[in-house]
Amino acid sequence: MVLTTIADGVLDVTRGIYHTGADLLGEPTIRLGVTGLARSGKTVFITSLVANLLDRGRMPHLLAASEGRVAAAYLQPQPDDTVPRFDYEAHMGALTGQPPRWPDSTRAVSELRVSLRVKPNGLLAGLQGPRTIHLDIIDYPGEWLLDLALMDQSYEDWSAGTLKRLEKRAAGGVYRAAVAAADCAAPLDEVAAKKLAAAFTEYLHGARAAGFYDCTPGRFLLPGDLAGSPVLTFAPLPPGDAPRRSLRREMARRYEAYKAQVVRPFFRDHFARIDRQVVLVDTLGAIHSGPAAVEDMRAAMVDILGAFKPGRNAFLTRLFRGKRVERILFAATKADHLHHSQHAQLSAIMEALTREARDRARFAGAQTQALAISALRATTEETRMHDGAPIDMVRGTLLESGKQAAFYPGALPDDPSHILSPAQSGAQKWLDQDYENMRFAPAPLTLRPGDGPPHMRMDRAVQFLIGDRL
Ligand SMILES: Nc1nc2c(ncn2[C@@H]2O[C@H](COP(=O)(O)OP(=O)(O)OP(=O)(O)O)[C@@H](O)[C@H]2O)c(=O)[nH]1
Ligand SMILES: [Mg+2]
Repeated sequence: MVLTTIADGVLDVTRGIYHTGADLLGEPTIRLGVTGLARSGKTVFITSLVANLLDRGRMPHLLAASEGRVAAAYLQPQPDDTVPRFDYEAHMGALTGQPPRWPDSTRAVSELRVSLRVKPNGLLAGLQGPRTIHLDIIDYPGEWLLDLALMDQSYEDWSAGTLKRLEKRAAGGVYRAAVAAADCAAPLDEVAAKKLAAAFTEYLHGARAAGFYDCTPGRFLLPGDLAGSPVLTFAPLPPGDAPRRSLRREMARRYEAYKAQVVRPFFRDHFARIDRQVVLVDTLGAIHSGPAAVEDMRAAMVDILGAFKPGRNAFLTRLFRGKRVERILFAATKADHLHHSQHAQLSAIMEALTREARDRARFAGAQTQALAISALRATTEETRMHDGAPIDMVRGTLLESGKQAAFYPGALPDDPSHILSPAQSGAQKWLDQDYENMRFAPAPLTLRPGDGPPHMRMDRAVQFLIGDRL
């Protein structure tokens, strides 16, 4: 324990020097975290963000750009040698290919540095030349944030909580049977340990698919390069005797190893260094899946906000040492599935969910905002007459069939509580509406020089996230 604490201190010191060095050169760095659950739109968001920072023709609401103060933007080697680079060129290549396609799924942390040459405004405008500001963008799976709860929990506590939830869930049947059949006080048998871990992982996948969010440990769902390693070969067991070398004792040891070797480095090396954060949420997808999925999403936002409030967790408080994330944007992604006449409603739902989550997490600190965005616009809008009344639709190429189709997803309510209340009271389905979701293929792009890919409100998102620093 003492050793790791000292080692952390040394690391922090070296980092401090590094940062001070960059600041002495007058080159401030902003670290922007981008997170969200699987398939929420992280990769497309970062790709579009970077492309639209390099070519700023479609960024009128990014003030530094519209005031003509951004003299140049370019990609640079990232500062962290051990973190994979966000593969911007490959993702952009997919989106602009013939035919265009969505980028592949990504499963781990990655990072990219965009540097901006920005002319100062206000009083300094005439006195100083352009400064360089580095924007380090860090893409990490939202699932990993949930592991924070483990840091203050013993193996016994985590097991008890997990087994209790598992009792009530259909997906837990196989694992319950596996635990009942296991002799936890017997000497460790690696085959038995692997079987239990596999059954437990199955349960987590089942629970996640059924819309449950509290599926720790996060790496069991997204193992990255740790798949099959002993730190991922453990599972919760009921309390009882735990003689030396027993299955129970070894499971507890591996749980602690997971915390020390997987969770702690992630929070120390990535999370604790973030200045600004965007949390992407597939809100329309959740509404389409029904009230339970919306309720689950709300709970997720409470947990995520909790992670940004260091005072809650002793481990985080030590890591942050008074530093905090300054701004958090909650963005409802894929808004191009809706005609713009409904975007206000989508934003209002996101806003209400954020406010709720903020209250529940008793969160105070960072500035937060909610926004409906589309990182890459895949549809066009049209209004058609139906039974003598106009309806606002979107048109695009369907991903499955490759056919063109116009699509009306259903009317979102003006009052967000019509979505939030049924979700909270455990309704099985929406009362007065059906919402449909469709997957569109990305549209072929022909970009004018100086223009990035078409989007919705990415410029407002960037303005909120970093505009004050430019
Ligand atoms: N229409 C539309 N679809 C989008 C948009 N952004 C993302 N999508 C869809 O959402 C899918 C997931 O987007 P990604 O950016 O790969 O999501 P991710 O969070 O990086 O996903 P993982 O890497 O698997 O965790 C894409 O394949 C698209 O189908 C958007 O702006 N508009
Ligand atoms: Mg991705």
